Amino acid sequence: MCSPREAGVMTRTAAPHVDEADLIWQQCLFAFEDPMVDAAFGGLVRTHLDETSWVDVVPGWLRGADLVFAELVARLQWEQREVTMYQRRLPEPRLTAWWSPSSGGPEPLPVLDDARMALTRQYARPFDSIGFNLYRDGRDSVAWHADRERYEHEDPVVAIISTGTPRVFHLRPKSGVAGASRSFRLGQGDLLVMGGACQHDYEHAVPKSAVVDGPRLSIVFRHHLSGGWVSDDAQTVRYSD
Ligand SMILES: O=C(O)CCC(=O)C(=O)O
Repeated sequence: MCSPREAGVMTRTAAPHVDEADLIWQQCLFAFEDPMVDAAFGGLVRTHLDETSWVDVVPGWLRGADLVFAELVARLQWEQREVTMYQRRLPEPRLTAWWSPSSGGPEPLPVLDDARMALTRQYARPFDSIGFNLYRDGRDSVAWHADRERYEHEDPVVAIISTGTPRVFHLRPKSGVAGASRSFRLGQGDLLVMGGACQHDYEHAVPKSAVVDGPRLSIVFRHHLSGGWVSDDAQTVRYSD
């Protein structure tokens, strides 16, 4: 997982529609409740990674996460991006989709607007974009990276809701930063928020897993990206596998 890394330039190509039947998803039927976020952020636990970086976790922040998962898998236009690594073009090991106010319509689900508004109030940041990542099984992953390039002049807050099969989310300090590494097992509507200097001083990853047997869909809220999104051709992502 932590092998030597090489910078890669990411490009985006059309992807086939994701057929829900392709996903091995063992739904918890009792979890098909009306989607709703907890605007009171009850149960929030803040972990200070060091004096300037922190992570908040709110277990089960999104109720009805299984329904949200199923709706998003079916409704979104999933794209298969490619990354150039070691002089080879390879499919990114996950599917992605994107929404911002300039996409020409409302969020794919009303509860995502509720989530965006609740996060904006709680963290005093104008969350104006949503990225969706579909990890089809344990072979899909995202390698160590941070979003620092787009935020040279501020400490961004990045909020991630996890739906579907729980996966481990790792955080580690960048080289030269005296901070703590942390791992969180996230799924079923859990919210994780990275703030302070986290994107400057830390990297995060969702590694491949031999024991995960179902899909996970993460919903990533960012701010100050609407209309200013850096095209994927210019996006540098570092991969460790
Ligand atoms: O899926 C996740 O939890 C992390 C996603 C992420 O870090 C990214 O897309 O930049």
